Amino acid sequence: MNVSLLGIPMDLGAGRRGVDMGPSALRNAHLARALRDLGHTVNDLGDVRVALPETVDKLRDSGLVFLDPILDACRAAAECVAALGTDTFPLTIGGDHSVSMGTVTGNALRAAPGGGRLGLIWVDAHTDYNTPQSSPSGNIHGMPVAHLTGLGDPRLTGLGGGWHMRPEDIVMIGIRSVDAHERELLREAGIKAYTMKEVDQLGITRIYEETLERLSGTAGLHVSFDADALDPTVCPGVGTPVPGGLTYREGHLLMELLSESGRVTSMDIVEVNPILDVHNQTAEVMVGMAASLMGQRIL
Ligand code: B3U
Ligand code: MN
Ligand code: MN
Repeated sequence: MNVSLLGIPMDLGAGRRGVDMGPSALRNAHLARALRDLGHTVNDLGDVRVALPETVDKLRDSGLVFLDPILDACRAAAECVAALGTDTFPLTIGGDHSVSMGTVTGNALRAAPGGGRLGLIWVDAHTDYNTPQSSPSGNIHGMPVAHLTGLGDPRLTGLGGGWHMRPEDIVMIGIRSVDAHERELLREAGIKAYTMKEVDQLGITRIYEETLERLSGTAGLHVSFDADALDPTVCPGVGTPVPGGLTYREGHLLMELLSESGRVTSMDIVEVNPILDVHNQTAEVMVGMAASLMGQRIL
């Protein structure tokens, strides 16, 4: 397979600095080599240009923190991914999770003019379904899924030029931190979220089977993998660690099963924070997750 690697070195949507160095940490952990070893051709497109927080006005517009530079970066990421066509697998590396407003939009537009029907598998400790009104933090990385479904600030919901995710085409896995108003919004939208309770009760295999069944009407699947979905003992280098996360094996099993499905057409790796990490462990674990999704097997 041909893989297109694109970095979005942005921490403007996060509450803490450092995830802008995620693409560098992942490249240093030999992401491209791991995929080439599996027989893939890897084309590293470099990084999208992202404004430095020191050079922009935090609240220039509307009271939403760093809205303008986040919009610019998401637009650039979406345009770059949309232009790739369908004979390559975009692997987009952040960056805080607000980059996925751009990458998911780009992948939908890549699939079909005006936007195809993309299935979204959101692997995360958080549901990222806040709007500017519901968010307790004001951080845009807690809001990407809401905006992808058309809920929230019109400048962010407008990224797809009228295209939006259908809530029924989204499945979240690994959830264990949801804000009060965010919970109501999720319920109203009818988004399927597997919490850690369901991971414990049902196991990853059953969750995978239900997810594939649920998303069977979509043209392809995008996996958006937030490193904080995994337990902080596995991935300590994240800005908002939440105890009780996916184990190393649960993460790999999910990626291995998704790989076998043959339905995944793109992936994000986000929220890797080298400042908070231990010897680049989080980046190395996430490179392993990408390798499992791209076909690496034990035997
Ligand atoms: N729900 C909280 C916390 C959070 C969301 N995503 C991350 N943290 N990484 C918020 O700020 O919206
Ligand atoms: Mn997230
Ligand atoms: Mn998260």
